[in-house]
Amino acid sequence: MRDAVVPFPGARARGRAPAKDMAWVPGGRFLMGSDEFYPEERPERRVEVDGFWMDDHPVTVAEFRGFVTATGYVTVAERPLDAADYPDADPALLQPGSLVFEPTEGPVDLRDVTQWWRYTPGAQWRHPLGPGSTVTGLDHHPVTHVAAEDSEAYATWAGKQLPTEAEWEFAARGGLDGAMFTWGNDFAPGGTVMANTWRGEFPWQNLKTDGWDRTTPVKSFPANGYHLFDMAGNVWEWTSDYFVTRPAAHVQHACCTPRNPRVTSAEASLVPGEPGAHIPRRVIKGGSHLCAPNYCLRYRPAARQGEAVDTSTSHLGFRCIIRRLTRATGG
Ligand SMILES: [Ca+2]
Ligand SMILES: [Ca+2]
Ligand SMILES: [Cu+2]
Repeated sequence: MRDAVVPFPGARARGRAPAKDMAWVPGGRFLMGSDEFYPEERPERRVEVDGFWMDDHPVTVAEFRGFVTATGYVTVAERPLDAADYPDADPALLQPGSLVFEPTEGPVDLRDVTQWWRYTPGAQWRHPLGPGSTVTGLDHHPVTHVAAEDSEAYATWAGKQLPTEAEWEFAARGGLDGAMFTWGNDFAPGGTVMANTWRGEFPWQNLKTDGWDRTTPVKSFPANGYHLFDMAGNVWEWTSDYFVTRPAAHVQHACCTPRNPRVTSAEASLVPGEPGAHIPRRVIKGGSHLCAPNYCLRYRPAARQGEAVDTSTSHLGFRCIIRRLTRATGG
């Protein structure tokens, strides 16, 4: 019988949250991965993590604007491209920009993602659908069009870090060990919409039964057991781990339960022979508003995907954690 994770003794939060809108995620031992869905999630295995504080929502447009205003930071999507880095690219597209989702007119072959992803010059966090679009009214939506290094830069500025994949997944499970979703095993308990996912046939029929066709304001749906919002759907979220299809094979110490296992080798994430093979990939978690049962059942805590570190999109954001509070105390 699997029900709750095993928390470590003394895993309770000590003191108040170190920053606004952070929730305590107690450390513990849990079942990571799943044997029931996609191969890259296998095998289901025991993993431990220590407790940490986590942003209770993905970083919003307003929060990211605060960072940019304070620092003058320029995101990857805004920077000029070096043709040498993209030998296969159409020169006309070698302008700063980002990937924007565009629905198709009707059903399409789901193997070809270029039918709904457009590299859009001028798309960036302030112009999420490209030049002419704005973030007016989107202050409390997750920021999008952020590459891995943009997330790291924000985290460093905020005095935080990106979670590892194990930390992210432990947090997403909210204390429910081995459950399919962050809230349990029933996709819509009592008919309640629990997350912003794609309703209808992807990528053309967006029924919006959850009220929105793209991102939603953070905290629009119920929190999980650790008071974290949007751990399923809305936007994918960056982690600090590099992506390999068999992460368990990268963990040593076969003798005991791995503690916060990480994949720190960028090289391990390269796929020789594929376009962009020289660009490392990181793990992203949680799925997005574009995940649909007919295409991508990834609004589950075990789900994972590799994303090139320099890629930014209209469905990918991040949130941060604080592992421990190093505050000088008088005892
Ligand atoms: Ca939706
Ligand atoms: Ca999310
Ligand atoms: Cu998906």
